[in-house]
Amino acid sequence: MGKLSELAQALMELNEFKFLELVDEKLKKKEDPLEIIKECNAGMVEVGNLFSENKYFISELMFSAELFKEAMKKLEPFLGNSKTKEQSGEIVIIGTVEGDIHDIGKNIAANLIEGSGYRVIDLGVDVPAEKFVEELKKTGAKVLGLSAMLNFVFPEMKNVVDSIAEAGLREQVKIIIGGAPCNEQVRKFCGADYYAKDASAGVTICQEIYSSE
Ligand code: B12
Repeated sequence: MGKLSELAQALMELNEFKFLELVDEKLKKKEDPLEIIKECNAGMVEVGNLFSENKYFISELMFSAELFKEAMKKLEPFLGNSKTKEQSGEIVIIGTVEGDIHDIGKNIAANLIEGSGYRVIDLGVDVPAEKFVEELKKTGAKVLGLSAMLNFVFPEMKNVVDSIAEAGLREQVKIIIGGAPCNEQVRKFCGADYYAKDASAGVTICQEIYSSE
């Protein structure tokens, strides 16, 4: 394990008071909220590792998620919010695929994309393929973001891409995948168009897609 920042360490140790105080301090010092999120991410990875090593259990995973969500409440107002593109109808649909209920990363991506001016339709977690298809039909959105945190839902991500193709909508939409275990190989396996390594990469990809029209 590389050297963790104080903030990441506090989150890893589930030290609620210290963690939230450090977030407040960093915001007061006008540190970049995206950098703060990155540090939190590093802490969450360590929580995941402790869980893999059977040193933490589901209750600790859940508590770490609560802490992250508390921090996000503080960070959200600083993530920028220009609603200019909302009227122009540039829509991004996003959701965590069926079988997976992790939503922290998906929510951050949704927030950042919305903050960059797109209209985000967040379908939530454990979203069946049909729901994505239905929403794409209804809105005509040109971008779909799929989130997955579990290796065993990769086939489900592929199923979403295949269902979109079967519904005749594959030409209409560019599909981005994201979530910690995803990579280029997973993207190829699913037949998606882009892999976003983090939420800001997701924003850049949305901009690429919508500006290349
Ligand atoms: C918190 C947590 C939980 C919480 C989730 C709470 C919640 N509301 O999300 C709870 C307790 C519910 C949970 C449950 C489980 N979990 Co869990 N969990 C985690 C943990 C510790 C942190 C995840 C997290 O929030 N990270 C922080 C966020 C910010 O990072 P992120 O999601 O990667 O998102 C960033 C990018 O990836 C990107 N991104 C994400 N999605 C998208 C989408 C798009 C479109 C874009 C553009 C970008 C993008 O943007 C974010 C910011 O940059 C991870 C550990 C880890 N290493 O990640 C394990 C982990 C993911 N969980 C794991 C497991 C095994 C489980 C359970 C199966 C445990 C069990 N036995 O029951 C269950 C599964 C439940 C289910 N069906 O989904 C494993 C998965 C192993 C694998 N790869 O298959 C991990 C890796 C832990 C481990 N090391 O074993 N978990």
